Amino acid sequence: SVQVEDDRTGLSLETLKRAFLDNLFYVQGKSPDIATAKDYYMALAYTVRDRMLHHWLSTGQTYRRTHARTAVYLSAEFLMGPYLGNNLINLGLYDLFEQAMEELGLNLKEIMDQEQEPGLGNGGLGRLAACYLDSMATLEIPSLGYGIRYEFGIFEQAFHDGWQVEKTDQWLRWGNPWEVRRPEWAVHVKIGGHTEGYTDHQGRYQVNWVPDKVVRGIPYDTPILGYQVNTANTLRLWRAESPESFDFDAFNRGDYYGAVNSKIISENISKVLYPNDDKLEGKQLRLEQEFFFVSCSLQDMIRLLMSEGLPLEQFPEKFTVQLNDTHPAVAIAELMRLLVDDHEMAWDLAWEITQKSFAYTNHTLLPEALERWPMYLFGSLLPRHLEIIFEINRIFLDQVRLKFGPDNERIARMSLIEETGGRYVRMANLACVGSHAINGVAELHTELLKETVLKDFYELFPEKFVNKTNGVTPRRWMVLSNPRLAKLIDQHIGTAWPTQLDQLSKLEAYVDDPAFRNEWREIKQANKRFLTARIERLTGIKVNPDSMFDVQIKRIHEYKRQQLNALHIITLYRRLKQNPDLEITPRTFIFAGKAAPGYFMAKLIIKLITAVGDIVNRDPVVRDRLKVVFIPNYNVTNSQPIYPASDLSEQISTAGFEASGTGNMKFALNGSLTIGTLDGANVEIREEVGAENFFLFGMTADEVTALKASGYQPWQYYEENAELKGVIDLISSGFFSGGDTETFKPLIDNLLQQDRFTVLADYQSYIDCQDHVGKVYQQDQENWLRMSILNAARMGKFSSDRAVREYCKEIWHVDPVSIELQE
Ligand code: 26V
Repeated sequence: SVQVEDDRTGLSLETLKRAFLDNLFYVQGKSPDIATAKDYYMALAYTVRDRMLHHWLSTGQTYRRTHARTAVYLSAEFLMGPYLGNNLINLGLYDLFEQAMEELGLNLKEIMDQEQEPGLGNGGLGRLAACYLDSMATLEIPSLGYGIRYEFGIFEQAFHDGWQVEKTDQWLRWGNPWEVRRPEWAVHVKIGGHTEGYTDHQGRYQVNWVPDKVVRGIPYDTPILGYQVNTANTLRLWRAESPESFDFDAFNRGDYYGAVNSKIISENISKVLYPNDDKLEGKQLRLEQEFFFVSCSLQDMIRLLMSEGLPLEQFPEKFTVQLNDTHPAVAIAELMRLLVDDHEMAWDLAWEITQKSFAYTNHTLLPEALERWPMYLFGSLLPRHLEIIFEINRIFLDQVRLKFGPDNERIARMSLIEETGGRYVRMANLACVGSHAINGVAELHTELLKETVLKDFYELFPEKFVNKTNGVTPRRWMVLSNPRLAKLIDQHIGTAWPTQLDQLSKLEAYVDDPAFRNEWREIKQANKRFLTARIERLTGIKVNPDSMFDVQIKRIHEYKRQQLNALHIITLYRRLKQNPDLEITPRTFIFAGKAAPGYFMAKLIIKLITAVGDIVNRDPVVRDRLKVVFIPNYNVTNSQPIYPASDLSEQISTAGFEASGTGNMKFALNGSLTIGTLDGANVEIREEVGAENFFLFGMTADEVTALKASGYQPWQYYEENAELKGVIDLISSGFFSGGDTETFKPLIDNLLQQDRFTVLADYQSYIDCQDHVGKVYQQDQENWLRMSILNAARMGKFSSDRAVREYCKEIWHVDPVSIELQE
């Protein structure tokens, strides 16, 4: 008999082509002669999505049927990156679709380029959440990601005269084929108002929260595929709308304007991602966002629990909830409120359930990034939660007194309420008290947490503290973004490495194999040529693909020290000006990264880099031996071709300030060598790849602390170092600012007088190390190649699969559930 494949699920080439043209016609309403590139993208996305739904529905059914214990990742940010390529890779259908498109005269990569990525995160923290979702699905861990469906994600970065300018990110303009709106599971969230006490029918005192507004949260679901497994988990993002009933009230009163206006106000909550990742602005709307998605998510979990017929007491058996930093920490008070007020549970039982349910990950040591909310603001939005926090605090501080006696300073430090000049709610303290586990994101970071910002909590609850070193997903960061290298690896060690990254160690056997080495080198060169073309398209700058690609891509922050990198570039430039025939290693300095729109110094650092580029790139004395490029609008999409093309990875933060870093891992995995400090996960990367395969410089975290304690005087380094002085003076002279001596004055004054991140103290060590790097690259290419291979071969530890396995075993106690596709 003739077998006809279903258009929605069939996998033969002919069916894929027919399904694609079908979707073009019936979903986009276009025939090929008038279809745009966007139409092709949408048609292809729907064709791929059709092939995911079976996985998704079977997964949901299986979890419900087996009452699967579920890991919930609560995060204000998910930086997912483009879905199309990733879904094709995880389905194992990339090559097939590539061929189908080719047979239709289309190019898969060009179609993939049309996707507007959901930039629903700032940087490391949001991207980590995305890597963990990929790993949880791949490891067949029942899991749910909950967050906010921001209408505008992280701003788009453009440049005017070398300065960053921000444009709104309209990622939903063309529609989002990957999400499904689920209005049937909408929930209501109360905000503001006051509380009233009353005595219930059993004579118990209860509290009723009377809000002054209610918003409706609508879930939008996106399937998250595992790699080569049937699992498709869910990312559930909430959109704020106004409840219909509220609009009707206003309409009935004839208040048309009022009704429309209240709708606008409600929708504001999920309008835009806050673009800061360094400093808390105590903005009401931000607190509303945090509470909104937390309340929606907890209500949804309770609904799921009950729909499985389980009692509320089973919440901590059904769910384990990871708090991605303190942004969702108000969940601790909200779960207490839901249990005690709405479900009339006794306080002590509710507290036991709450503590069992939550675990907290800290992502930063910077004190200015720790969330504290002005108490009056918190109380005016969340009056009941403030009462609950007072009660948690009362009981908690009794516990502190019991253990440490009447140590008032300790009690003041540990209180959930800060009372030193203005009163604040301390979210990190709430997270520590309400969770059963607290983790940092690299070994050094976890140790520093225990010694500094969370010291008191460590002394009280040492058993809660654990380390979970970050990881990245090899599927996106190698298989998808570096297909040539992935294929070479497949040919030598087989195809299991993307899910068992430790197997990369088998590459060590080939480190001296001439044929393998040649291919490794040629792939790097090809990746560099590809990036070279992209750079010219994006910036108009022609770079030399034979030069060393020296790359620093990450958010712009003083602690990440892009300034230090700039000082090195100017150092080399001055050497060439003084001696035009000096032998130097040709380098292309590649930067990318966004500055928070209100972070003046970060924006000035960007201006310095572009200004240095404007001079260096044009100066004939340089003879193209140095080039500086700033690739605009750094995001997941734009980063993917950069890691595979880089030679040198700049991980140069002041020791003790970068919690982990994850870019550092992506570079090394792709055979790029690191120049770095002993900070964050750099320490562990160096341990894994071997000190001889890592370019180390700079002070240790302890040395930084000691230097500051002894009274750091940055200008002394300037006075005593002629080359450094020359570099600083050149900037001050207005050489890079058209003779204007004002432009960079704030930056220079800051370096000479404050230098909180010890740039000048590390300058000489960095320059010496860079000189060494240049020599190895130029004069010892065989060794460079060897180091490159060994770096990639030894990156097994830094798979997010390893990290997720550790969370599962040591914090979540969640086991895999494998999915059989249902009839
Ligand atoms: C902080 C804040 C502070 C308050 C205002 C809004 C806001 C939004 C985001 C953040 C997150 C900053 C923390 C962060 O992204 N940390 C990074 O986390 C990475 C993943 O663990 C880690 O690799 C980086 O070292 C760390 O900087």
